[in-house]
Amino acid sequence: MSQPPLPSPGTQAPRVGLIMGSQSDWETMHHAASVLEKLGIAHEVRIVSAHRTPDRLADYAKTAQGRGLSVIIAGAGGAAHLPGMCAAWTALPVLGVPVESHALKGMDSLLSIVQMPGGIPVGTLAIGKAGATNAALLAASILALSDPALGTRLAAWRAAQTAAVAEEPVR
Ligand code: RP5
Repeated sequence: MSQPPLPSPGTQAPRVGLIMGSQSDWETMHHAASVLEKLGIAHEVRIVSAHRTPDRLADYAKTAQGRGLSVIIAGAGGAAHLPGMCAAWTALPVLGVPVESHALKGMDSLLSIVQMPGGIPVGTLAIGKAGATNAALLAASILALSDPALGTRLAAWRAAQTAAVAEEPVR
């Protein structure tokens, strides 16, 4: 099956903001960027730390919607307050990715992100690579609600994934 064409790179304003608390999070979060690229979703990538650069976070989140972003993916590890604090500053959907920490294998990140008190939601994904991948796919699903061409690309991506699953394991 031929793949639907991607929009020309560089011609679109970013629709997804991909932020992370540290350079060290890129090892995980590049999986989200990779999926966004494959689906032709314009995005921007920034290091924004809730505790090291709190003013950068407030500015980023407060201006996100006005700058044309529709979804924010926020990855952080440890006491991972970045997604929750980001959601506090914007009404855009915020998808949180718990980065696997060395000390607690990402359980600290997961619980910090998922246990938001009622009132300010963060959509929390799985720890690590799977979460980063799925955050991008979930962002794509959200955007596809008002973008039929993206919906077609997402359906093709899923069909290719299905077609790649062998009926029998290699033994
Ligand atoms: C968090 O602390 C970051 O999201 C990162 O996952 C973790 C460790 O950061 P570094 O010490 O590697 O910069 O803020």
